[in-house]
Amino acid sequence: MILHDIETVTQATMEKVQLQRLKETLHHVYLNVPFYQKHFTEQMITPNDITVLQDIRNLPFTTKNDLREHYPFGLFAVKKDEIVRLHASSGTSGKPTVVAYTKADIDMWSTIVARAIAIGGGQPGELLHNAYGYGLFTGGLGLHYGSERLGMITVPVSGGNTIRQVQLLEDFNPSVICGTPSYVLTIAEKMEEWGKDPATTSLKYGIFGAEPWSEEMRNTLETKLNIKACDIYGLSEVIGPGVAMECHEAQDGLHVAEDHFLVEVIDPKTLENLPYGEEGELVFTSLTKEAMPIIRYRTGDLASIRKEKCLCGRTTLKMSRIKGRVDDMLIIRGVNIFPTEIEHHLLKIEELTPHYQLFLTKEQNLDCLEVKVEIKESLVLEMDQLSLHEKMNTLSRKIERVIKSNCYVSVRATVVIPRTISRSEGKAVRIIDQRIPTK
Ligand code: DLL
Repeated sequence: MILHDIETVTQATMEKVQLQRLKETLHHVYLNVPFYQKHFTEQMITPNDITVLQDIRNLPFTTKNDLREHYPFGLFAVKKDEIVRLHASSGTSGKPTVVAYTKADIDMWSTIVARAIAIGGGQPGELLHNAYGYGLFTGGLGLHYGSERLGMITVPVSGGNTIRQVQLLEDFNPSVICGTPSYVLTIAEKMEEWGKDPATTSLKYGIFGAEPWSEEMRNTLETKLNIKACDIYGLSEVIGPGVAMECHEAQDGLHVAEDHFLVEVIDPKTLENLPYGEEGELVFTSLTKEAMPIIRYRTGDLASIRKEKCLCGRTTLKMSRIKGRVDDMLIIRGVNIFPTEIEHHLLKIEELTPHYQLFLTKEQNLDCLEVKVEIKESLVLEMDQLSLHEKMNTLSRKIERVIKSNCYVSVRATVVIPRTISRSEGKAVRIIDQRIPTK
């Protein structure tokens, strides 16, 4: 269901809308945020110098560090009495990054997320089970407001309390479930553990994101739950969930909400803009935010963008699945590898589950990677101790071979019994860094 005509306009029409909104945003931040005024002045540029969209490339980037340095309220572009909501993302180190919303921002975000849910298969009048965490994280409230705006009956379950999740899925008959892919998998597995078949629920669609996941993970979730699973992307600094959403018709790339966010892809090393189809770091500029617009924000997320007419009828730019964050790239003896690449190969091995963790250690001053992954429960039940032990050993060696021949990285693999790897109720923790910090 296409909620708004803007999703199907020509590139020329979209660019006209974007340019107008970009100019307004630049004037707004130049006037109201000392950081941007100083930033632009240093580059000897004013908002009036932006006459075509490509001129945005002359503007400086904004980084997570800029947000941290202005913690908590230093980048707000409106007076405090106009702000109605704050969210924050925890980050792995240091201060959280705080983001603010006016009433109009919340309204705009709700519309964007309503569009996203519709893109993913949601319909007014049906039920949406929201298992994203409610709180400072934008997932819970973001999906919640969007679902209500679309006219869906919204069940604000939040993350955790898996017994209750299962009970509500069975009793309320939702058609859509939202959550991180890793947590929704945990819910499905709990059902299996309790002798229920997750494929028999009323669910038809899953809207999964907030963490990197692979095509193989999609297959696992779709088969287990008998649903269509689509990818939703977003980040709090830009707005939260809804920046881009994959359609259930094509399931092939995420439609960027281009009328609200201008997307660029840059080479993270040279900072040069990359053409369509080339993978690099995503950079977003908000076009319609009031409380805290952000200009050329370096997301740290790696993906590519492309322009094509989609099966669903939308004409908006499409983004590839996120490969990972620049800072999640592991460098093992000079070879770069992302956790999602490892997941891709692990899940091709039939006997393994998507529950895995990567341990980084240091041996004789060299970085080493250990992959721990759980074997399927069914194998444990059908094998005696000795054969199981042998099977786990054989599988471990197989993983090492597969990763070496496909990713050119030597890893140590350990296949472990089910429920050894800790489960998360939100974003899964995939990398455990056990290297002793160098002074
Ligand atoms: O994760 C917003 C969100 C909520 C998106 C619910 C989707 C669904 P943050 O907590 O600020 O916001 O984290 C943003 O999460 O920069 C990516 O690295 C990662 N991320 C978000 N969506 C995806 C996705 C929310 N679909 C950071 N695939 C981003 C891969 C994702 N990574």
